[in-house]
Amino acid sequence: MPEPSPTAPARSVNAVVDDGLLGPAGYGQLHRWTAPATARARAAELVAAHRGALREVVRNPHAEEDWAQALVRVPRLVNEVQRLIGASIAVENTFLVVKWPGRDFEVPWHQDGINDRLELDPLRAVTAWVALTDADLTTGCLHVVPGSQQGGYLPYEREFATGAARGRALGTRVSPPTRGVPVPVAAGSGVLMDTRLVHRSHSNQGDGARIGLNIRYVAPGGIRRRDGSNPSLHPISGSGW
Ligand SMILES: O=C(O)CCC(=O)C(=O)O
Repeated sequence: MPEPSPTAPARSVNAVVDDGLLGPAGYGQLHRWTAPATARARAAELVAAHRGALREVVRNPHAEEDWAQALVRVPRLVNEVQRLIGASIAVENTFLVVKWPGRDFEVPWHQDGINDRLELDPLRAVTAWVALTDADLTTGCLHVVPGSQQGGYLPYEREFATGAARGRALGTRVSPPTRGVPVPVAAGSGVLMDTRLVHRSHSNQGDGARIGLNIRYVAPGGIRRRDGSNPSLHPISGSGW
């Protein structure tokens, strides 16, 4: 994450709202939330656990699995999130993706902060995508559309049933069409994204599994409910929950 220069002029309130918490690009690197070897060791355990069934997706592992409960509380990650959205943070959702080599697993263009149940306030919520293995052009890293958060939340459509384990994604259309910008990330590092940033990922053409965990963090008041259901929040720090 670039540090603001002490001589840089302050951004106007409008720019802060339009650009969001991560500046004009809408995303930033999360350098080394853990050591690469530690991340790869965790990935090896996940591969061993899920290789038999070739499981591709685990929903909300932070609600049940010790390793994920610990991961969403890693100090380096929590500090970065708190720097962006304040001292009180909770996890609203996690989504583990295992891309097995050579298997078709495309994630279409989408935004993380909106679905049928809720809309996240982009100034009181942030996505952290953390890599447990190296993610690059070959293995299926994220691709983002820089600045797309400035367009706000876009209409989305639930894709046709494809039988994909990840379920039917809430895809959004990118106009004009673009290939986006690849964001390669080494194991143990990650990406912080505005909840409105449009992103996707391609299938893994490499030799080993590509594993990443998407974490949505919110601050108090950061969720607008759209269907009346109560979000399930796991407080990490602070009060107001
Ligand atoms: O891990 C991936 O490749 C994509 C995950 C993602 O975009 C998400 O969970 O929102």
